[in-house]
Amino acid sequence: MPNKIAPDFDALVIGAGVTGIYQTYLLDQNGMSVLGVDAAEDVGGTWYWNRYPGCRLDTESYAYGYFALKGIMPDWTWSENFAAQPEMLRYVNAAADKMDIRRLYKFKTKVVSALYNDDANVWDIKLDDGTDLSCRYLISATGPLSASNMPDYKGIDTFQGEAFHSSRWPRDQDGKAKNIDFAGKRVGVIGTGATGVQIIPIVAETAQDLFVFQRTPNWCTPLGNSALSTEEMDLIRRRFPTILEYVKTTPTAFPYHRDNRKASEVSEEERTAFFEDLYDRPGYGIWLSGFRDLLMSKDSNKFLADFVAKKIRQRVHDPKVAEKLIPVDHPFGAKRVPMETNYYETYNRENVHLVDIKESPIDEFVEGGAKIGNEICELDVIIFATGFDGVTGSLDRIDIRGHRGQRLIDAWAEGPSTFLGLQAKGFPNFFTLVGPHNGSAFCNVGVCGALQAEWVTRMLLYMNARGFTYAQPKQAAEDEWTNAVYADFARTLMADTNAWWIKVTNKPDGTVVRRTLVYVGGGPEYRKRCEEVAYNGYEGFELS
Ligand code: NA7
Repeated sequence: MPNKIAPDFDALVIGAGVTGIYQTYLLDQNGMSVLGVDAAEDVGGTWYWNRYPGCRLDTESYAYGYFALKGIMPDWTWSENFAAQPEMLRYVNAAADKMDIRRLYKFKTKVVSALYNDDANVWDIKLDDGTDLSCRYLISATGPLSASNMPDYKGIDTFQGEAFHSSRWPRDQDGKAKNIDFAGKRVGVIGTGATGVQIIPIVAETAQDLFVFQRTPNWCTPLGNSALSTEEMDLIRRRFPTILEYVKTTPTAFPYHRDNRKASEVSEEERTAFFEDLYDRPGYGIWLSGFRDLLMSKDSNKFLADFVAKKIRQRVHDPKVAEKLIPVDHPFGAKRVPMETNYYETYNRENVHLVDIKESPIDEFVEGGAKIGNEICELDVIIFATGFDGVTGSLDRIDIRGHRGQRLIDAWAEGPSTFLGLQAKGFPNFFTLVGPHNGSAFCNVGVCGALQAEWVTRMLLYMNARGFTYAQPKQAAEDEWTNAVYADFARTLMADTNAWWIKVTNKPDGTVVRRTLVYVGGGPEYRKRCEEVAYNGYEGFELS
């Protein structure tokens, strides 16, 4: 495809989160003209939007901070093993200062549409401030969890109290999260995923009454957070390069490898001792460093699920409440395991009430609260911790059209089809970082997103050096990749579970299609494939 006109920018990057600002920085450093766009007032992405009480990393801070690993932030001092949101936002801001990135961004601006111009081989972009511009390469770094899922409950507009989604926490004039005083208030939290599990124990401390509206319980395990001493931080800082090398070897880029044994290969005593040890350790270990067949074998999984269920029964005093908090619909770890701090003990408080909305659904909201059957649950505040339209949700909200006007939302109607999760045939020069079917969305984003931005930068430099201005996958490469992604996922226990990483399509003929949005083949395998493709002259891509 010849280059007919010079675009306004070589590249447009959508998103100023951890991955987006690094991508913008890399392109700028390598002499490309680049514009970044973000709906927020400043950098931060997920750390900008999620300001609810209790919001924090459940990745070890030092293993998330790729900036430190790449030498951009070598002096940063983390105060806790699992940093809270304000510290995370300060961190991303400090990194943005270091990269001097804000001069390249348009904030408080959304991309409304991106239309590939077949004749000119550019993307025509429309922004919501009325600006029209063009770019050669369109790169999305919109984050896997940025499009809020706000349920369409009947009557929510008639509710007289405050109601908001967890990722849109009310803010003061200075932009900081509003410190809502819950004392004397009746608060409802809808949703018990990773977000709800972080919010609930904090709000319970001061609310007059807290009603937890639970549709499905999750398997939650202790976070085990603690402060980091100066000595510990000094040691971590000295080990940054080793930590990066280590996390690159693990499937999810978190600092955990699976145990080599199958659960059935050890005695019951040994198994229990192993689980006890994992349960007491901070972080994701119990999920990611358990027996190697945890997510492949129902029998193996049941050992751990039974162990965690027993812990829940020990920690929650009322046996009926405890049973309601134990998942029955999905194996342990088949959905994201929320990391908790005093979550289960919170249900022992007199002011906390668990409402099973699968058993007794909320019919509608009325002026004074939630109507369930003939009862009104009186509320002053409702927090929707109802999650996100995962991975592709943020792209679906932009009118993206490729060759001959084909809409991305139509092309991916029953699930994404991509090569390496980075490009889709029919959408030339469009790259999706931390997007569907690549080794970032189901990975420690702070590490995997950055590695991917580096890979894309190298590909664009390769193209520039050879005078190529057009890249899209070949059909065969895309089919092979997509089929492998679906097949890998189908082999796991995650395949039958509803979570934000599965797209469910109800077809007009009554059939239901369930497709994974994420790649579960593991980071090392993903990067190996990407390196092979690059080494072989970007084999699988049509370049011209
Ligand atoms: P999640 O993990 O998707 O959890 C959303 C929760 O909200 C979950 O309990 C849902 O129940 C519930 N939900 C969703 N829609 C409704 C409606 N309409 N009514 C009642 N309850 C509802 O999102 P989170 O924000 O907690 O976590 C997202 C990620 O952020 C997490 O994986 C981390 O990586 C960081 P359901 O299970 O669907 O029955």
